[in-house]
Amino acid sequence: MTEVPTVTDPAAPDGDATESEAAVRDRVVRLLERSRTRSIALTDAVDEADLVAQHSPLMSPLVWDLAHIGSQEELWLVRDVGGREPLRPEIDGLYDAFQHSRASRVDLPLLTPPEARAYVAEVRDKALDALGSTPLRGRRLVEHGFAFGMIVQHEQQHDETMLATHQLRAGAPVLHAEPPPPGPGPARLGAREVLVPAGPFVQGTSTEPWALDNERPAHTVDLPAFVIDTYPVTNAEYTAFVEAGGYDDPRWWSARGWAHRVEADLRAPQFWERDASGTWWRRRFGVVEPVPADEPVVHVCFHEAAAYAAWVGKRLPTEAEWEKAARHDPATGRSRRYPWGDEEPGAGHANLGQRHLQPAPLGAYPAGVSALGVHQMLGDVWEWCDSGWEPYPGFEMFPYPEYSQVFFGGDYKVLRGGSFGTDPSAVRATFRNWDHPIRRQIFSGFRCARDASAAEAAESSGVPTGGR
Ligand code: AVJ
Ligand code: FE
Repeated sequence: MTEVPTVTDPAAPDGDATESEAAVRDRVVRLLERSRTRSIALTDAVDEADLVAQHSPLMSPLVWDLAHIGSQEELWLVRDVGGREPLRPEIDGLYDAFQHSRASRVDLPLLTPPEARAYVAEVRDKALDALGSTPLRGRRLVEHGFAFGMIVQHEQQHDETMLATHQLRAGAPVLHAEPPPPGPGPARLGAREVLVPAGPFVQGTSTEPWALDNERPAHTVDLPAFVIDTYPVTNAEYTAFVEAGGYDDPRWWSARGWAHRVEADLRAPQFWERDASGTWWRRRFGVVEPVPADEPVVHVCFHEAAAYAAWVGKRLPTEAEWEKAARHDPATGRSRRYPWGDEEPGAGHANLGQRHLQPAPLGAYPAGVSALGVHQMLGDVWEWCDSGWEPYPGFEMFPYPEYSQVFFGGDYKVLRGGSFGTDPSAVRATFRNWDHPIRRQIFSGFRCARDASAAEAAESSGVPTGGR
């Protein structure tokens, strides 16, 4: 058996443990409202026929996501926390993700769009009642408002899933947003890589109040020196791989990756197309536009990311490397909640929250840089890591096995950092996501890493190498 680590979590935000119940309730109300505004906007943007349609066998009809959001909220906040009777026990099974595959949900006798809207509103009323009348102590489920935070995150996760469904649907644009802030331009970005010195850091958390079970507990991981990209891989960089015939050369691909590349006939990132003149175009929420050179590449699967990394003589970071680069502060030895510190994400820190409908150019968030000098770790694109989906040593399932536990050891790779479509409440430097290595309808990109050379490792440990 693995030994349960005993490290204390230096990332503990002092304020959170002492936040008053009233302050927790206020925050919960604000975040529940924010997620619901988003769910409503994503479903009001299209007509009823569109809400019940299957836009891709990989996705649920939007109206399923909406009612499923209500169903989870009812199960946890109304029935469990609130101790109230079920509103509509007969529909539980329809919205149980384990009973019906995404592809089959379109054929179920689902609530109609007006019924689903009425249902989620009724559940929300009762959930707010429960919030007002339940002491947020005495039971782990409600300490620091955990169950409410879990449900906020769940709704935001499904909102991101609905956003991915929007990206898959055909037709004219229905979602609109400001473009992201500009970057400084490729010439002014500085170094493409950062050396991370060897040594221990604290991975995961035991204190972040709304961290999910898979992020726990905090534990020390000792890594050799490594080098990681300062920024995610861009469209321009990825295009060079495509143009160089990277998709035709099995040398860059794992055996499984190559088999998938052939079987699925992959030729470029999803939603890309090349015209007769050789220009690459992409379709983004119904807008067809030239592929922007300086944005992180998005809509690539794990196998594509790993093939690109091999082509440039690198590899993908492990999950631990990613987290060390994002959180570790070498000056204090402490792991931060977010790359920039413990402060909640603001608009200047990262491209999160669907404020923009695309990743931002490299260098657009200088205020979000990590202590080790790594940019855009949170927001823009989910980043594929070369790690399987496994529990941390000392993992304890809470509060239900179907969130994380049943997926451990499956055919999944870890994704980190969130995307432009991830709400700030649903991501932090410890947050762990996972998906099948062939998936790319999610907002997935990557950055590369490599082992430090002997000279680099020596330099970072302060051992003289003889040269100057
Ligand atoms: C953590 C994103 C893999 O969407 O499948 C939503 C989140 N779990 N409802 C998913 C989730 C239950 C989950 N991921
Ligand atoms: Fe769900």
